[in-house]
Amino acid sequence: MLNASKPTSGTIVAEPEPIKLDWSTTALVIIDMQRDFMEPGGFGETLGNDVSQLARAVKPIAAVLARARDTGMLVVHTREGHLPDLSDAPPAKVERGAPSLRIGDPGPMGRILIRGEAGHDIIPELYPLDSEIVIDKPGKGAFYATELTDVLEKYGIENLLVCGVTTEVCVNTTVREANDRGYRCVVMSDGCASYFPEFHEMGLKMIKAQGGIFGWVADSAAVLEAMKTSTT
Ligand code: C5J
Repeated sequence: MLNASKPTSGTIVAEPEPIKLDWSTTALVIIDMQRDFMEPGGFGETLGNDVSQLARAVKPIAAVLARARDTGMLVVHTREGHLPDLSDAPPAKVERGAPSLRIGDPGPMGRILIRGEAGHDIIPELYPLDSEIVIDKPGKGAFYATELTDVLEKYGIENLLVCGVTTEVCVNTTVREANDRGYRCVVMSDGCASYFPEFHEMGLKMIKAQGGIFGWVADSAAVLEAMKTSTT
């Protein structure tokens, strides 16, 4: 529930243009800030990636998460992962490429990308409160084969503040899915990261190009500023 002493709306200085949001119809959506992507020994590293590239997103997300909790905004965390019997993991995903370990193989943080394993969990710095929503998703997009649509409808959500990893994969896929469903998406530039800095830059450009074809982009400072000043 929104905190009555806090602003109920704010204008985020974003690209391609500022956007005014009502916080009661806005959710903070934090994509896949899981040990499997962020830490050595997880899914991200098995694919050959330098996981240290993602660490830069943690502090900006933590700052906005703290403000969102203070404001009473709906907070949604997502986790990519599969059932232990892999029944929700398409062979085309499991067999892809030549990773050092495949989805479901035992690794240093438990079975790779499997629900309930240590690697599947969210990093301690951004750990969900019991009151927050956690969406487990088998795919890259947070709407595919999940209850996210029902949750957002239940809370009357129209706008999404999106952050997490990785910019061009699960963040972009989720924003595109959300945009087609009619949600206004503001993507936090420094609250997203990629194993490939150039994909991060292009991923953000693709969202805000053509008048904001998929949404808006703003940094965490602009989001925090909007959340502290009321424009009602
Ligand atoms: C990937 C994700 N990169 N969360 N997942 O496979 O972006």
